[in-house]
Amino acid sequence: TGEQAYLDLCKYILDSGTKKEDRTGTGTYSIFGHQMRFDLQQGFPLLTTKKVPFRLVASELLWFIKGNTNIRYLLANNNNIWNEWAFKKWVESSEYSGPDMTDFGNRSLQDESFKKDYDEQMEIFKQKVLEDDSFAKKYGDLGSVYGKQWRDWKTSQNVTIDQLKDVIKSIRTNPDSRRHIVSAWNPEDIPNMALPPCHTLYQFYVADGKLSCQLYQRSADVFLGVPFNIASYALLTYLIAHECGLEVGEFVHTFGDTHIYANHIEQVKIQLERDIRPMPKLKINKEKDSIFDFELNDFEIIGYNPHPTIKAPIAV
Ligand code: DHF
Ligand code: TMP
Repeated sequence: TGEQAYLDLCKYILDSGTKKEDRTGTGTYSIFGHQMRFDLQQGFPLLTTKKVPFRLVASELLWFIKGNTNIRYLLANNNNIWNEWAFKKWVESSEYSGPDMTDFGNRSLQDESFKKDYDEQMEIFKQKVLEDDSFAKKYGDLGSVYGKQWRDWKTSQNVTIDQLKDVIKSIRTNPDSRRHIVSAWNPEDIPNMALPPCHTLYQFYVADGKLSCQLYQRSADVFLGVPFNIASYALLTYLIAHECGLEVGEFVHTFGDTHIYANHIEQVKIQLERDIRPMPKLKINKEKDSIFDFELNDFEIIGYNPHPTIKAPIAV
C-alpha cells in the first residue's frame, strides 16, 4: 500500500508491460487492470520519491469543484497543466493564422526551431485567454469536461444534475448507501470534450465513521498523471469528510489501461532508485465547512520533504 504500491506498479510495468502504440504516437508499456490502496489515516499521499506540486493539484481540484471548464482560471492561478489541450483546439481552428502547429507535442520534442515557434505561440495564446474575454470563452474552454459533469450534468430533458452536491447530501443523510457515485463519463457529451475523462467515475463509502473513496481511472499516465490523480482524490476525500463530519478512510485507486510512456522510462528508473520519505500531513482551514467555499490558501501541506523534481515531456 501507499507510495511503495506506486513504485511496485512502476516496476511491474517496466518488467512485464506490453509494448503498445497509442493515440499520441509516443508509444507505451502497458498493463490492463490494477488497484492500489492508500490509508489516508497515515498521512496525505503526496509522493516523496519526486516532488509533486501540491499547489497545482489543489488549484485543479478547486477548478473542478467550482464547475469551471475554462483554462483561464488555471492560468490565473499560474497553473499550466491543461494548456496543450485548449491550445490544440485553437491552432486547429480556422481563426488561427500563425505558423503551422500540426502535431506540436511531438514536433516540439524533435525540432529546436519549431519549439521556439511553439513556445512563442503558446505564450500569445495564454495572454489572449487571460486578457480577451470573448477569445477566452471560445478557445479557453475545454468543453464538457470534469467540472461540467460534476456540477452541471445536462439530461436529455434539459434538467441539470449537481452530482457533487447530491453525493455530499447522500453521504450525510444516508451514509450506508451503496450509491454514492459521481460519473464524469457522459457518453453523449464525449464528442464535446477536449479529452474524454481519464478519471471516469468515483464512489464513496462510509464505515466506522470514516469516509473512503474509490476511483476508476480508464487510462493512466503512471509517471505524470497518476501522482496528481492520487493527491487530487485524496484531497477531495479530505474535504468531503470534513464537510460531513467524518474521519478519512482509504483512497482506492483502480485502473484500466495503465501505462508508462516510452519517453518516461529513464525518469521512472531514477525514481525507482530513491528511498521513500515520511508522508506529509494535510491541514485544512477548520473555519470553513462547505467544500464549495474553499480556496487555495485554506490548505497547507506539512512535513513535505520530497526528492527533487524529475522532468518529463507530456504526450499530447
Ligand atoms: N495527457 C497525458 N498524456 N498525460 C497526463 O497525465 C495528462 N494529464 C492531464 C491532461 N492530459 C494528459 C491533466 N493533468 C501534468 C500533470 C497532470 C496533468 C497534466 C500535466 C504535468 O505536466 N506535470 C508535471 C509538472 C507540471 C508543471 O510543473 O507545470 C510534473 O512533473 O508533475
Ligand atoms: P487517452 O484519452 O488517449 O487515454 O489519453 C489520455 C492520456 O492522459 C493518458 O496517457 C492518461 C493521461 N491522463 C492521466 O493519467 N490522468 C489524468 O488526470 C488525465 C486528464 C489524463
